[in-house]
Amino acid sequence: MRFDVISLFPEMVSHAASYGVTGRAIERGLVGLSVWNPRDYTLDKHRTVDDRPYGGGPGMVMKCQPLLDAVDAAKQHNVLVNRKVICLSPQGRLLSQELLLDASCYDQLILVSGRYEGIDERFIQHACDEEWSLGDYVISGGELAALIVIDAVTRLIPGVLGDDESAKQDSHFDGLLDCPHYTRPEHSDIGDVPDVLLGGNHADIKRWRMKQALGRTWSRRPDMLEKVTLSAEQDALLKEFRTEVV
Ligand code: 4HQ
Repeated sequence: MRFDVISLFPEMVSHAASYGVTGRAIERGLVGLSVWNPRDYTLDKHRTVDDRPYGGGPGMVMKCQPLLDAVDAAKQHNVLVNRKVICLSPQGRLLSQELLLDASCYDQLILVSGRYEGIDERFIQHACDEEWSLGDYVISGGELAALIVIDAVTRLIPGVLGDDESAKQDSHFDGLLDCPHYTRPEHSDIGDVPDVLLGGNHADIKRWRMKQALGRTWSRRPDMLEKVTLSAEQDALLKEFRTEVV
């Protein structure tokens, strides 16, 4: 997988991506990352990337030409055909694990991170295949959104995560929230580890974890529960949880 990010703050993206799982995946050559600064593709002596909005109003709008040339540079640098150009904006499709799983099948994702009030709509219509949104809130620039896409997609690439980490990821794929986790010490002034986890009965532990996952999804994210069909055992475990909690 190749990521090419179009950004006025290239170091923000390359630096943040150099940590942890993404940093290791880049070092190991499992993913490639380049950042293209539209300012390097300006043609005037002031290197202008933005201009005042037609129709008036506050803020500035990113100009088409530097962005178009930056995207072209990213395309020419790599002649991968199986690619998508994605603009990050609140007007886009809501990001989900499913959307990111689809995205992980491409050879190249070109992620356009805007700043200021936004980007000239003609660039979005002409050069972008899709618009994606983190959610219904406003951030100051698309870089953090692009980094989230890079992080979440990188985790889905075979060989990036170890077996332990990959297995853990399954918990989001069954459409439920995760169960609680505990580590040493067994007892402390802020609470004790649930007995079942200390007992070593693996069937009991598995049932307890499923019950917690179901219960937490039911109380915190009922919208997620509506999208899954529970097995008879899961149904029984959730009923148990609900009778214990009330
Ligand atoms: N942006 N999900 C970039 C966002 C956003 C979001 C606001 C994108 C500012 C210039 N991006 N513009 N939500 O709030 O992706």
